[in-house]
Amino acid sequence: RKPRKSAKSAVKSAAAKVAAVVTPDVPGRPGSAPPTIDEPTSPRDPLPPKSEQGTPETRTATGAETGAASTANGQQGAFLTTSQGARLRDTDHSLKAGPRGPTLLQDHHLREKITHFDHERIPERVVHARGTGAHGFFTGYGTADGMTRAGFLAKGKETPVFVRFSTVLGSRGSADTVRDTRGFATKFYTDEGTFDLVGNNIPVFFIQDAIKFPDIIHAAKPHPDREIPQAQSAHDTFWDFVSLHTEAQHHTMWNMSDRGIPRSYRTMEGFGVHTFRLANAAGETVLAKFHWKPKLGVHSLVWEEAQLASGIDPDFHRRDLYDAIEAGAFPEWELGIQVFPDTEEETFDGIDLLDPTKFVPEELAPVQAIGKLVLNRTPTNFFAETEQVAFHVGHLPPGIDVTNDPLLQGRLFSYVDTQLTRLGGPNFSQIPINCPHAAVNDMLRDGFHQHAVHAGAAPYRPNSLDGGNPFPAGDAENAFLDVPVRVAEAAKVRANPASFDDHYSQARLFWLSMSPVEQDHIVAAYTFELAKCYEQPLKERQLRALANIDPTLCARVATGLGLPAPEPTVQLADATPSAALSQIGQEWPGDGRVIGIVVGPDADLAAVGQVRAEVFAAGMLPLLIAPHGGTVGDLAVQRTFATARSIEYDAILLAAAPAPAPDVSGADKAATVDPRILLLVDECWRHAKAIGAWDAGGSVVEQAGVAGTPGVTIADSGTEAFAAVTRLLAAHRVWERFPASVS
Ligand code: HDD
Repeated sequence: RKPRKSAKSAVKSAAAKVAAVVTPDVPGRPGSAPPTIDEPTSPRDPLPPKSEQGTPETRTATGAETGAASTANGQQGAFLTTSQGARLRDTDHSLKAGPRGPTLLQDHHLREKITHFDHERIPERVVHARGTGAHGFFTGYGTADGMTRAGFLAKGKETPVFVRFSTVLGSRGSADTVRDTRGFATKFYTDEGTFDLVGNNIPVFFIQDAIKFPDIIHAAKPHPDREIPQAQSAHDTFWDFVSLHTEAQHHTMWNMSDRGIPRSYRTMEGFGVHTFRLANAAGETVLAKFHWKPKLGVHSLVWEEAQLASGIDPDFHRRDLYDAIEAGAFPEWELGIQVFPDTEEETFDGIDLLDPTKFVPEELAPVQAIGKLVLNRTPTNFFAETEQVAFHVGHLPPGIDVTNDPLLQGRLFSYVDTQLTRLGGPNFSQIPINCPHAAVNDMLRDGFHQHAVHAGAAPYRPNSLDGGNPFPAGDAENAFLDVPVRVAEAAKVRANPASFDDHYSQARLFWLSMSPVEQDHIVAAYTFELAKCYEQPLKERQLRALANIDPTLCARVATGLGLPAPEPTVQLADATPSAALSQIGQEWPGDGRVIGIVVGPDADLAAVGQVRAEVFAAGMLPLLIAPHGGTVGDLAVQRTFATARSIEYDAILLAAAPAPAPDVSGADKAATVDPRILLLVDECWRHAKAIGAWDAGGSVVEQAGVAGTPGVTIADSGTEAFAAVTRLLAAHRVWERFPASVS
């Protein structure tokens, strides 16, 4: 991997700054003066538009030239204009009757500027309001060819994609690291029409029927009277709902596990959740569930980190994704499918494939890799791309079809409907980020924000006026096929199949599949969340649900709440644990991991420089932490003692024992180590992160009282300390630091 070398804005991400420091041929070398950002006095030539700023040729039925390219490239041109293109002389002073007089109504520029500003905000998404996105590409492996005719899965076929990750509950400005489900929505701009895989990082959902979606969201969002808490499930209405609608218990168990607080969007699995129907060229079908498998493994924060990050860096996941991509550590996932025979029962090994609160353990149906996703480009404009992107579960290419899952069926309605309000009308597919890359030739006309200038007199068919166009396509022209699935003869009912009544067996399976540390985290999460509730009866009701999942889990949570543990009211399921569900026990690459290097003026800076280069060469991001900003010797500083906290680093290296800063209030002046660094070491230790030290760094570890404990290495050199930390990072955390489970 290589960091980007283009002359980007002087205000760069920390990671990109690091790249500049350790890569010899990048401007901004160590020791050189930082670039100045003086106010330019003369216009420069317009910059060429980036690819997503152009307007795809296929965006209208007619291919009409709309002139969008010139306005989309706004602010790159030399001279300021009105929205109508008239050049302006002044944008800082309103037109007044004399310098001290009243402002004149005739000032069109003033009114245009303020009116546009007044309407800059659009409604945030009713769910998944907080998110971040990135561009990339998908490459098919060809392994799904026999199962689906979807062309983007063919071997070696490359398809551009845009992915938006999100939390579910919080508002647009809420913190990233709250305990919540994460959205993982992918737009594949395939040659055969856009495919949106609108999934989550949890393979099951709260509810079984879309008709309950407004109810679960009303319960989970802030209370309607005080509008608190923000972006949290730790409140009464949420637990009221999930304890009454016990179908939600399985999804809630995943939320209370470490999956509810991912380390990074780069270390999350993704799931299409529903079962889809794949059809090959011969019309043969199979049922399938989609999975995204991250190359870096599935990793999470610990709860204290997540809470601290909400205050210290509420944009933690957004920044992480952006920095990784800008530094060239492109995140990757493999797309996989679990495949099931398309039988009339639509079950597999007794699991109802239409029930979105159930998943199929990988041990029963292995995930077969069918392609690879790489995210390699950050958006040019957040609003235009990440905010305006509109996904829809009904955007399917030929070869992928829906099933009768009642949750999916309701979603098919909701995703266009919501855009009518959010994006202001039915023409949102003409917004550049939503434009299909396949040729569009529809008969949809007019409406708010129509950008196409459609030619022709006959947007209907058949017609004799426009030469008969457009004609329906058939198999030979790769038309979308609604698979003619037989619908069993049945009465119209408002009811679920009987198999949907099992609400506990898979929650139990998940619990039993966890390692002791992961079980401890689950117990702590339930205890924390329920302790935040005010109403005793709903805590008791939730404990009754937990008893039906696992009596030990229930007893441990009950102890934490100071309540008696109830007896189960159902026969406990006979569950076989699934090893694939645990996040612990494997080794993963360290790409893009963040290593903090603590350094003081007394450190051997040549050795520090070498370690930093080694960290970067290993594909990780070194961030130098020093008593002050600027430089230490020749080395650029990325974090100071005032800004460094454990949450940002996957591991730390200590190269020196910096003395306390004179202005640290309350500091023990007799101490030889700055108390903020002792706090950093203490937090890293509590968060089970690898710690490496050499030279005077060893005395920091000693003073912090963690020398000789698991995952703390005092080495003879920086190289050795980094090697030890790298070995430990492969397992993500030093798991043995967590106190032994009491269960
Ligand atoms: Fe949904 C957004 C995922 C059930 C209604 N949903 C939305 C997003 C994701 C999901 C990732 C954000 C897309 C983006 O980044 O723009 N939703 C899911 C999953 C579900 C699910 C995995 C169950 C398996 N959703 C679901 C139901 C309904 C909705 C049952 C309604 C009946 N979802 C919406 C919505 C949103 C949305 C209101 C809000 C903004 C948007 O669509 O564009 O239509």
